[in-house]
Amino acid sequence: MAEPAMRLHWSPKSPYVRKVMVCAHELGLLPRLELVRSVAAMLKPNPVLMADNPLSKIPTLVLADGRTLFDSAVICEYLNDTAGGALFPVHGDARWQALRWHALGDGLLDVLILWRNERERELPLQVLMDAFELKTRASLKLLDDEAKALGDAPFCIGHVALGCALGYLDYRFGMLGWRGLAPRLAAWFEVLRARPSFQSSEPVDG
Ligand SMILES: N[C@@H](CCC(=O)N[C@@H](CS)C(=O)NCC(=O)O)C(=O)O
Repeated sequence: MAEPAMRLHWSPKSPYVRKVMVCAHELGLLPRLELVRSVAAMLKPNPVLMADNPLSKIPTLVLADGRTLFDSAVICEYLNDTAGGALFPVHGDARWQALRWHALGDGLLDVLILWRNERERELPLQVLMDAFELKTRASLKLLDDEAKALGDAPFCIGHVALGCALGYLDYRFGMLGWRGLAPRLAAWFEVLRARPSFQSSEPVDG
């Protein structure tokens, strides 16, 4: 008998949703996901989405028995557990490194989303914009120094989150020219983004 489907509140633009799609692809779970196009905008809570997640955020996963899961970190770990995958190392240094990169990828995304919101306001607050740029540059510097470690480590949730954050830089922050700031990281990213899971989840407008 076929395994029951899971409904994913989804958008082709969201980098957090992309994390879930990359994990599902890597774990062979894409056929189990039923994608529901859901609009999530900070200034316009979506009542349909809120029936499954009071925070009105995507990704949100609805399991076959009606239970709901959020946010992307929880959903990715759930998928990994369901498939018996190795995206979340269980022990030792590999575990803490994976979780640390996961946290940095998510944290960088949080900064970038706030930065984009601010820059689209009629009167952006320059001191906030400067702080977002400083944190982004510092994150890229750290990751550039860790590019070899990233390349040497077995593929894990940290790679997924960082790859989605760098993909989001390409998508919304082309003007930053991040590859020039972090050339070793850029070389590592070229290898990462060639994976079918990343190729098939490139962000698109519309
Ligand atoms: N920590 C959350 C962040 C999710 C998130 O902020 N998603 C955005 C879309 S990219 C969203 O739903 N924004 C709507 C809102 O903030 O109201 C996660 O990792 O899933």
